[in-house]
Amino acid sequence: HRLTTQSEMRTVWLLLAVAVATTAAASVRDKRQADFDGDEFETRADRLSAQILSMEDELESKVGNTDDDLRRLQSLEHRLDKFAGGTCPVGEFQCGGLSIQCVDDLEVCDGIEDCDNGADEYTTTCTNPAGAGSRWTGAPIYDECTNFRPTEVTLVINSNTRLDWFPVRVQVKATLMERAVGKDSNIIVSLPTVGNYNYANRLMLLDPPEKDRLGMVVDFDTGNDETAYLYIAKEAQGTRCALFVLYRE
Ligand SMILES: [Ca+2]
Repeated sequence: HRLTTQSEMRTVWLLLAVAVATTAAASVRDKRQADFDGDEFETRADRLSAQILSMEDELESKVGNTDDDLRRLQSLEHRLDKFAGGTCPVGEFQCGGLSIQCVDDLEVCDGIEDCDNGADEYTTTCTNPAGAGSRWTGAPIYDECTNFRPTEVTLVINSNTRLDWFPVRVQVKATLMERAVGKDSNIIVSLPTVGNYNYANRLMLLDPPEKDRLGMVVDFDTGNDETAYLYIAKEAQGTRCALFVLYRE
């Protein structure tokens, strides 16, 4: 009988502990949610956004500003825009500046100014950061899906082709080299792939090079021309399941 009582007591204690832990977790979650949804956060994002916009306008009006500075500001603005939920629908390009104007992705870098400020045809917008011959190397931040689990990857851009009748995309041929450190050896695999670069969102999409149907999304909108984020994505659902931060070699 004593044993039963002890085990009953243990059950009660366990239940109590679970209840306390659940309540604590819920209150932490609620607090985080409240912090995130707060008006303060929104006001801060708005203020930041306004600051960036006026900086960009000021920079544009100054003679002798460098393309690098302008691109960094544009990228910052785009990232903040994405973070704050985006002011343009998916598939559209934000012209930037003080007036919020959106143009279709397919009008970016087609040789005709569609933004009032001409941002869709700026040299900074229409320069492909991943030129032919460029090499990008990096390590995983997380990897929940590759079979190989590489410790390092290198993306080599073999060629870029811009077709006259479809100048808004760059046709890309690339090779992904994956390295994994084994017990006694260094294993390297080399995977050729093809894809395209989109000037409007600064994303390069690469076809799955293997049977596992894992494609790649390379995000060059990092605010820094020397860095890119390589996401591995399941082709069918588009779910991103691995991230490598790449640096230009
Ligand atoms: Ca255009």
